[in-house]
Amino acid sequence: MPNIQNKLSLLLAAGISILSTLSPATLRAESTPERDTRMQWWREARFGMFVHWGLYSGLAGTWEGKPVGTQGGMEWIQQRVKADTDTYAKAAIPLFKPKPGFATEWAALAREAGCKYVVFTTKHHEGFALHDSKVSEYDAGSVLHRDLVKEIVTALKKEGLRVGFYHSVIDWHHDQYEYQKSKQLPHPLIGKPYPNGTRDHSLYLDYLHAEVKELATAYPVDVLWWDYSALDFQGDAAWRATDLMKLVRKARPSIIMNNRLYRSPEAGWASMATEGYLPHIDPAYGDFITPEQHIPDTGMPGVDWETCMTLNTTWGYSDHDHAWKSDETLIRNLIDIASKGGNYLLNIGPKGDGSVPPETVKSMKAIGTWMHLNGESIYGSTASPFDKPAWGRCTQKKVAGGATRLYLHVFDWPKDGKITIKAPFKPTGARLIASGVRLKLEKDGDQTTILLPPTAPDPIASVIRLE
Ligand code: FHN
Repeated sequence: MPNIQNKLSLLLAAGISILSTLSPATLRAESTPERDTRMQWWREARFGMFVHWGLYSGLAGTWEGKPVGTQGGMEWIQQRVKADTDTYAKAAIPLFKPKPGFATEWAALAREAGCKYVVFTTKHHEGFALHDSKVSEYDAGSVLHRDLVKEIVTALKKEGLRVGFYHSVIDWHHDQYEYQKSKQLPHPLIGKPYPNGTRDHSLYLDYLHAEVKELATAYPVDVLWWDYSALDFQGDAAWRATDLMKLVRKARPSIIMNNRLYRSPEAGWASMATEGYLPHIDPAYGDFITPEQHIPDTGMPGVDWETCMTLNTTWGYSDHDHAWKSDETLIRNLIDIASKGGNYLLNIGPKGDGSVPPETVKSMKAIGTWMHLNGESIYGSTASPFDKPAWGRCTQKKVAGGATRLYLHVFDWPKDGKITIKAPFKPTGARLIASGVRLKLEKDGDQTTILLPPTAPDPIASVIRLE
């Protein structure tokens, strides 16, 4: 087994052995009343829209007239072409021209798709801030004389959406960011000496904290989506994480934050690999775990988690990435995640003028059409009471009066016209929720058989409500 895999498996083993020494109470996200209150809207939301938009969006995966690639994150284009920040800014800024009203289009699309919250990049690794910052000249205020964060927040609030800020602690622009401190975090100049002589990372942290304080105090933000740490560079040593989270909570006591200021078993991470997530999180390190580009096979019982995913293979817009996921994949991912008790944060990558690619509009509207008919089976739902059935997925929901409802999402319509389950309660009725058509039940002991019409009402997922 190659050396790196040896190291990762040792790390994973070490991570899990550390976990076994910590008491479950320490490990599991404590369900304190304050925490449950803060998390309630987010747990009920189940579905959010992620937006990656910055200077990289105008470059669109092209550098010096040539495509940089057709796969992978083009928000990393500066890193992929190893451009220093001045060369990068010179090429990218002229192509970043947000059109009037772009944010209204995003908000309307999120609402139409059935999203309840939108998390957008206030600053990605490139270091360019989308608000009008007093502590940076590399920002929309100085370069475009606009506060793009304000434009976006205003549009989202008008559509009744909750607001999240994705903020990168990694910074490829700031001249005091000591990229040599980590062998695992990306930087375009990795392996090269600091171009401006010695650097003082604490000066970068003063800037990072000041800019986050601007964002947390000036805008009504509900989620702070940090990104990201490495096993060799995380927490207080890398970001003064305790103070950073404290300043945000002071400004916004009900805010929700992810776990990415840290990378440790206590924070729910066991490796740098995407599957290195653990079903544990101590709330001191964040409120939810963030599996990226994958859905945990059996969910993460006992902790709050959110899978973030792209529509193709890049977070930031690319002219060259046409690997769009099908509507079936997107809708079934949403159902699969909800059936395991998680949230789905689905990413869009607008172009340099803020416009949304037509393929993205089509996908988000297709999800919205399904959610318009079936959203009650997703919003406010919790994980299935039983393992995933062969025919699809299941969610459940407590309703007024304390009764439970089961929602059966049928992907593969049974040829014999029957679905038999062992419901955790005595069902009295079943209905196709899109049409309202009642279905007959046959009982045999604790087994309930639902008699189905010959054809599936929805080719992607037909939902039956069992009461
Ligand atoms: O490096 C980033 C990447 O560009 C993107 O923002 C994702 C989204 O979660 N986060 C980091 C990779 O884990």
